[in-house]
Amino acid sequence: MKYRKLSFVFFGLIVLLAINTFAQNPLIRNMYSADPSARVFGDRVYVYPSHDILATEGHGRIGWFCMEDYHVFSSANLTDWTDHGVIITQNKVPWVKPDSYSMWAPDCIYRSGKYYFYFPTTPKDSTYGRGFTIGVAVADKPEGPYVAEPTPIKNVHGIDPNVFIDKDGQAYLFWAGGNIYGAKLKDNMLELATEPKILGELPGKGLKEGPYLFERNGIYYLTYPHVENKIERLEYATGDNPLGPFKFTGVIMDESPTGCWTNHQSIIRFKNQWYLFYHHNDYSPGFDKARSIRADSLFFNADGTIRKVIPTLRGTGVTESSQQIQIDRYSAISKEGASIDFLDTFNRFLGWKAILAKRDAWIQYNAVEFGKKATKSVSVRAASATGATIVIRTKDASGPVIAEVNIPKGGDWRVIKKTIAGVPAGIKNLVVQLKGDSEAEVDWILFE
Ligand code: FUB
Repeated sequence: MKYRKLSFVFFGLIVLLAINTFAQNPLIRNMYSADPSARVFGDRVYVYPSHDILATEGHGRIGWFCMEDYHVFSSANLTDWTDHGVIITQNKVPWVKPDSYSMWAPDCIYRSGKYYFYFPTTPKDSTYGRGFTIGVAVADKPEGPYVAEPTPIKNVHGIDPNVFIDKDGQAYLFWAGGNIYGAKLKDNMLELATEPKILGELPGKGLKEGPYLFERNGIYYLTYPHVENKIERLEYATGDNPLGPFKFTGVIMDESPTGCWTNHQSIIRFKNQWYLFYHHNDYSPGFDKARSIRADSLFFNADGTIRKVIPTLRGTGVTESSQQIQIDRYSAISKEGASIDFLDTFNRFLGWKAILAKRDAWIQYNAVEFGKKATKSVSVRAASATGATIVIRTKDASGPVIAEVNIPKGGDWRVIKKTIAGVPAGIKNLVVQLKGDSEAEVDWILFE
């Protein structure tokens, strides 16, 4: 009871701290986040990720995964994300080893008026087994407050819980521990109803983890990261039953081009579009245990197979023209002379900038919504050591010019505001292009 009261007070405080983040990849811009479990609850998407932090002496294992709590984020449009704050912390769950820093990939599901949050971690008492086990916390709302069950689920040893409720109401728990396991859950969602089964028809060699099962048109898709070569790629197998047998069917996303060893997926349908949520080490290129969650659209072929998803920086959703448009999260970029870099390598959460270093180099950002209100000006946050001119176009790199902006010399960042003739309402692609040979750096643009 005391624990319940405390969690209410704590929850109240963190709701006050809720902040907005943005739609492009990565989705969360002020902390690390990994292993996104996305769910549609009502008319919003909720994402339950792991929360990577950097271990320090005495707090976690330096050079390894380090996670002490979970946040939940939600969005009604996949563009504006709200951080609802911490929902579970390692030192507030009675059975969890309070300094294990092992709050790995979670999942959450709705059943009969309650939200069940499943999380893997290390128990403090060896009677629950050695290594990881999986616990549950229950709430009346997707964002909490969550109250943790006093003990973990019996007979489950492993990580990466995933819960699926079939059309007949039967719930299943999947998890990883060398192999991928599955079992039916009792109606109370807190206990296994059957013995764990190894889903053994998946590729035999190489680590498999992070199961995530969904159903579409009578096909059960078991998706999972698998080390087919050196690092994880996202694969899927299909079957006629939630517990298989499954047949390996294909690759959803190739290995990270920059070598992030893990990936971890969830797949949802929201407003008639399918999305893949996954992660990459965007803010931590040199250390792949500090990751960031992303989302991109996912499409099926007519035969039900999944088209491979190519990871993008632009991500999903529509950006309003009056918001800061982070063009460094580009949809397309010229073959030469355009690149991106961190604004400040000592504080990467400040984000990125676009660098245009060659005549006509360009960067394109798709899906910007211009409202019915007349657009009177453009503001650009930019810098140029020698002074430079950029051209802003709609459509593509040879599309109509809507503004030409001179960036004064000096090299310091400044916001330059320029009156423009107006942009017709509607969703448009924007291109920022260098005119002349002097290099320019652009942080963001916005329209008023
Ligand atoms: O985040 C820690 C572990 O890395 C997850 O549990 C795995 O799925 C992998 O992403």
